[in-house]
Amino acid sequence: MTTSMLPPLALDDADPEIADLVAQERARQFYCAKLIPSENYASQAVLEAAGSVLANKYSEGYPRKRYYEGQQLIDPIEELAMSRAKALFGSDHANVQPYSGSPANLAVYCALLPQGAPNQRILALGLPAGGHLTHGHKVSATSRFFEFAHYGVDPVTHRFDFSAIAAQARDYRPAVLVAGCTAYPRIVEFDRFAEIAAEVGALLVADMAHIAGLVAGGAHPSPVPFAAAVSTTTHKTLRGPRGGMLLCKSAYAQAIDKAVFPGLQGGPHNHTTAAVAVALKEAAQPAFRAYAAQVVANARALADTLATEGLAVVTGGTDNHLVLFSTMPLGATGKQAAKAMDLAGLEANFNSIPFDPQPPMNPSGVRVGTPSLTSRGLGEAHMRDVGRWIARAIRGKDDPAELARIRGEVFDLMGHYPPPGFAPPYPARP
Ligand code: DSN
Repeated sequence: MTTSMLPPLALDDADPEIADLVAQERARQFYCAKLIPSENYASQAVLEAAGSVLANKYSEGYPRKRYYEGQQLIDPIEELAMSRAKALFGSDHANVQPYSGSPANLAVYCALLPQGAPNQRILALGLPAGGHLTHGHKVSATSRFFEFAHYGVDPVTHRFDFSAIAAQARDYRPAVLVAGCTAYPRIVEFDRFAEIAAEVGALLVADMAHIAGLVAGGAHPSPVPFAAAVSTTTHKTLRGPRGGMLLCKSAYAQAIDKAVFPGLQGGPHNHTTAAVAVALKEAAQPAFRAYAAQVVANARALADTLATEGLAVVTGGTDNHLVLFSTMPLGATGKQAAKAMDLAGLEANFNSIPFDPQPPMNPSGVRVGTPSLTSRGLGEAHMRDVGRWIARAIRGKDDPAELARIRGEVFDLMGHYPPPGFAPPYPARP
């Protein structure tokens, strides 16, 4: 062995500091109740593919048209991912190379609104109403390159008001209408968005990042028949690795591919592509349909309990995987509530609610979701416990002993439901 060769050390021996932090995070993910709706637990198979030697390979280009040699095994991997994506979602074309959801969204806009096109206007859901930064928020690069206007939700129902959106679209005349959200607890009626887009001559883009797993599992209507292009991440309800994906109609396939590479990205992350392929295979199994249905049933049980506990649930409930609620009725801002919940082993994020009088860094609400706990096998009765724990944690935000008691109860339950991807030996309780 020459001195330049690295000895084949496991992480524990090669870098004990990082190994220790990873081990601690593994224990944290095992014992805490992960309620962030955009997170999940990927399976052992997905994690293996994501941690494989495929990470060592460069593959700029697309299958059979690469700028590097040695693609004999990478091409079939990417082709498998593409064909599984097309089959699962029923799309004409799939691009599995976006590094994640944000670059995927920028790629869609670049593809559908080429430089020099006279109309560069996009109409999307505003961030305060549950949109995403890449839907043209002023701090997002998307707003540097395109002109955005934003629709909101109805001030009373906090749901989409399609006549208001249609009126805004008639007035604004966007070239692209975006339907997609990160904090909207109801069905997104892609058919209604498509009608509005058709009426004003816009292309419909759907961002289904949050709900891709529900769509795959038949628990939410699919945007694919209605949208010119659909963007998604692969790690939320879809339960794959951290990554992104674009689906589109054949007419836009070439533009989408060019926008991703060479437009915005270099070499695809082949280890992620393989892990996406594995996740797509898993999502095509009958068990995944049951999972998607249970995610929604669990979210409904959680929403009901939170409302019973006196929290103000936005829209009064949920049709999907998430619940957005104001914590103010229990005397806490969303940030105070989320911090207290975290100390109690209940991991969520503070979030603005529609028409929030509070500032974004200390809003009125908290957003929770059920994808991760459902992946661990928890059902509706457990969600009622979780809802009660959340309310207790918020009420007890200034009582460290109460937060420690709740944490003990949460850890007890989680200890009985190992997450996917966590092979024994299980971590010791932190
Ligand atoms: N950051 C994600 C979320 O938490 O909703 C969206 O990309």
